[in-house]
Amino acid sequence: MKLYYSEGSPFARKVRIVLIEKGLAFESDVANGLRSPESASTPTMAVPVLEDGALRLWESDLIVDYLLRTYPAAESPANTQPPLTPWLARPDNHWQDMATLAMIATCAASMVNLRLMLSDGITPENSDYLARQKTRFERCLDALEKTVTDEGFAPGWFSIMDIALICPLVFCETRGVTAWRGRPKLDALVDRHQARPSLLATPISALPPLAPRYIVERRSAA
Ligand SMILES: N[C@@H](CCC(=O)N[C@@H](CS)C(=O)NCC(=O)O)C(=O)O
Repeated sequence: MKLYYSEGSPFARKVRIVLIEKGLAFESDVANGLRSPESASTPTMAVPVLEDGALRLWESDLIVDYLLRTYPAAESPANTQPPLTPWLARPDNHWQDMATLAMIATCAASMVNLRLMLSDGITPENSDYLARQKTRFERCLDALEKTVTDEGFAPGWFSIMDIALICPLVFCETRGVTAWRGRPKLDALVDRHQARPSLLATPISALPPLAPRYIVERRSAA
């Protein structure tokens, strides 16, 4: 298998964590990651992209679903507890888990938009659209704080929902996008798993603060 990704991508990190948790060998192609001919050759122009033989897949949750279904017996020798969930969503809680996963994806995309548009000088302070993205991010986190338990989104498991939220929140904090802490259960979820080998193996580096190329003045409705 070959995974195209950019080092910082929280969506790619989720896939990398699942590959490592399952002990599946894969070749990394970081050089051809973000904005490369490879990633641009998908209609979404985004990473991660997984190649497994002749199959080429993109969209991180779809890739994770593929890995869990195609390699159900694969298990990491590390035997870390709690174990990685065998499903994208629990069979007895399918629609609620899928809704949670979808909300996490929307929440993560809004946060990544905040980060990417900042490099063009567009911020929640000068863009109503970005202000809405920030509010969406925060409202999703408020809703997730009500959903999550003291043992994560699926007690007894290291779930895909856990991974899908931990990756963007760590990215958000490490890259200084916006403050998100102050929700005790989400704080605990993120902190609890930081020493897990698959997370330690996929660190997100801090980057220097962005220097906006230009500043867009906020348009006043008045
Ligand atoms: N829904 C996609 C989102 C992937 C995504 O947005 N990836 C970002 C990196 S974090 C990307 O490749 N962006 C390319 C660009 O903005 O040009 C997934 O879950 O895989």
